[in-house]
Amino acid sequence: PATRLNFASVSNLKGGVRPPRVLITGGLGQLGISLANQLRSRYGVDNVVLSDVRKPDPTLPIAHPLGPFVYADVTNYPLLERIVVDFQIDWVVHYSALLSAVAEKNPARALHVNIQGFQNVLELARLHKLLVFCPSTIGAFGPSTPKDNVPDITIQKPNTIYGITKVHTELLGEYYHEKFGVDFRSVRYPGILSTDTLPGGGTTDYAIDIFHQAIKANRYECFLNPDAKLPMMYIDDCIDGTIQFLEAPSSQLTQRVYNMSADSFSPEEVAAIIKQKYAPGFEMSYAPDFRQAIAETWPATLNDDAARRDWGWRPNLTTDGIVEVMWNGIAQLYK
Ligand code: AKB
Repeated sequence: PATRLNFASVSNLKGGVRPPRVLITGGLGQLGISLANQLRSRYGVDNVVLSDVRKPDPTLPIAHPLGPFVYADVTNYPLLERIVVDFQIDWVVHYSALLSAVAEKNPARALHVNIQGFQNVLELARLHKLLVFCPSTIGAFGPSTPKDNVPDITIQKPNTIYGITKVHTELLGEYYHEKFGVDFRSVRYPGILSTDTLPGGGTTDYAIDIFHQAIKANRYECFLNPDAKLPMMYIDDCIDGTIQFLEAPSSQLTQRVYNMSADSFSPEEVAAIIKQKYAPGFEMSYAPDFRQAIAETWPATLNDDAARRDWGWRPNLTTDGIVEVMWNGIAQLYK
């Protein structure tokens, strides 16, 4: 876990070190607040600036960000540059993006936010010498990618707008690294499961919805097929792994984009665990929609050996453990 790692630092003028100052874009999505909370406890509250284009939702169960919070539209280059300069930012965690399902519904906006937004961040990184972390996704693979034990380097011909924008992220990030020395880092996130923040329009969202509906109504209608097996991970592993990757010395990285996986499951597998261990009367039905067509093009299992080797990635939870923490955490919300 991230807490075992050395404290990350950046050099100052006199050759000493200080904690990095981090900007998180898209900070009110599924991951930003949890990452900000962890980074603030490591680097100091004022060294982590959370940003988004909306205000924090006071009805969310997660603690509101206590610390710097600013408006940042990632498609607005001068505004982003102003934030980087005003806060003397060293690292950008670029979470702002439209996810797979919403991107399919609004391709023009997805291209603008995911492509223009990322290009803005990379240019700022080049000019202001920033470390940039921008997640890629299992969605960066496509129908011609092998399904199982997918390696880091393989065929990547996604047929979704989201996937196409994330291949652009990977390639352009690598280009900026090679040509301009930008410390670009990316991991391909699987579906992330969380109890206190909601996902924002992805294909893997069923794996969170199922717990809310099972606890509230003892039934769930799934928008994917029973056998749509996809890589999944619990949010704590995702945040710990991301921090571990951010803090890894650049010299230790043999590549800039890594697969990162915990386990894989299908809707029928997670439904069976829920029924067997937590809710015997639980009923699952299936009404696959356009998201099934997306899921079909994604891998079932990933090979993340390079992440384990280069920066020590190890998830704590596999499927049974993920289901347990999800069930208990979401049950708490409805008490
Ligand atoms: C999505 O389903 O779009 C995301 C992802 C796997 O990138 N959760």
